[in-house]
This record gives sequence, C-alpha cells and structure tokens, in this order.
Amino acid sequence: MTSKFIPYAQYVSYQPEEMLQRSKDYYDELRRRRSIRTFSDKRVDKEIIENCIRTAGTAPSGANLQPWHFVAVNNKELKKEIRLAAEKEEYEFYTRRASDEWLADLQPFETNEKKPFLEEAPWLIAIFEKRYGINPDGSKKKHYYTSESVGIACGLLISAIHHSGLASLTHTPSPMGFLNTILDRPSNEKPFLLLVVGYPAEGINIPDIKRKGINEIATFLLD
Ligand code: IYR
Repeated sequence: MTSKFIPYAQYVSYQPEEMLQRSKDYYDELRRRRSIRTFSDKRVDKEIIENCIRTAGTAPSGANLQPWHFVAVNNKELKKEIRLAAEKEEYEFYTRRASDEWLADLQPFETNEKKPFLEEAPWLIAIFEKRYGINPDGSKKKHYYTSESVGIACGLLISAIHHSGLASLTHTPSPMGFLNTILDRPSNEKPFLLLVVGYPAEGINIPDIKRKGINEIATFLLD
C-alpha cells in the first residue's frame, strides 16, 4: 500500500509562558484523580462515555492497527453477571492464589473479594486487547505492540473520564476470561482491564497514599 501524507494542520502552538502554565494546569488537574471503590448509582449520559472512548481511540498504536475494543455496559443484568463472575475469581485470589507478600501489599487498600461497585456504578467499560485481527477471508492479521497500545489507550480513557468530572476504578479480576463469555467477544480479544465509571458515593474516604516525587521517578541527563 502506498502511503499518503497530508499537512499537519491541526497542530496548535503556544508561547513558552503559556506552555509552562498549561503543563502546570494539566498536572494540577490529573493529580486530583484518585481511584475509588464506592460509587453512587447516579446515572451518567451515554454520550459522555462515548466521547471518552473516542478520546481513547486517538491513542497511538503499533502500525496504527488500533488493536482495542471497548464494551460499555450499563445493563443491570450484565453488570450483575460480571459482579458474580468477578467475585468468584476474587474469592479464589484472596483465599488461595495471592501470596502473603501480595496480600500484605494490598492491606492499606482494605480490598476484599466483595465487589458491589460492579453493580452500583452506572457504567463498566471492559477493554479488550485484540492480540491479532481477522482478515475478511478469516485468516489471522498480525498485530504489533498490542499491550503497549491498549495500555496507552486506557491511560487516555482514564484521563478523559477524570476530565469529564467522573471517577473510575481500574479493576483487574484475574483471570478475566469470563468477560469474553458474558460480553460475547471473540477469542482473538483478550480482556485487558475492567474500568468502573461513575460518581463517587457521597462522603467516601480514600486511602491516604502518596505519589513519588519527580526526583524518584525521573532522571534528567543534561548538557
Ligand atoms: N484484583 C484484586 C486484588 C487487587 C490487586 C491489586 I495489584 C490492586 O492494586 C488492587 C486489588 C481486587 O480487585 O481486589
């Protein structure tokens, strides 16, 4: 296939002072994001979720093959099925699969196998990683860097949800194969993340965690 190039007309430039301010403002906005585990049942418009998924779909991906699929669920019966299946796996996790070290690391979050938020939150977004594609003739289409691509898309999705004024929880009951069955997704799609989306329940508390500082997470090598 021959490639076609077009002018990058949508690029927007700013003066350096404005760039500095924008970088601060964006940091200030995103540092207010927190995962929550207790959601209100207040409804959220489908259009908001659609726009956030559109944002996620702008992510860069290996050879631009966009190896993702988003299933947005607000159907009560499906949410209940997902909750029951997830709680079954989580029970195994907390009683058998998790190492003592893992359970100790989770202690500050006071999590357990009960996942009422899977029914209470208005939306669940299941993100699937298309490990390979399917050609029109049914043969396999190779995909590249699928986990990196889907991870980036999920990052954009989480930030779009926060920017819209909603809260989310990245939930990864393991294994998540039940999502293919319940949501009727094909076997080339691997469940990547179950994102719980909605408003925080009134008056909730969140764990008092700290984020690493710039000097802990970055190294600058200067001239
Ligand atoms: N999936 C389990 C356990 C869990 C694991 C990690 I790593 C977390 O950061 C949080 C929870 C659960 O959701 O309870």
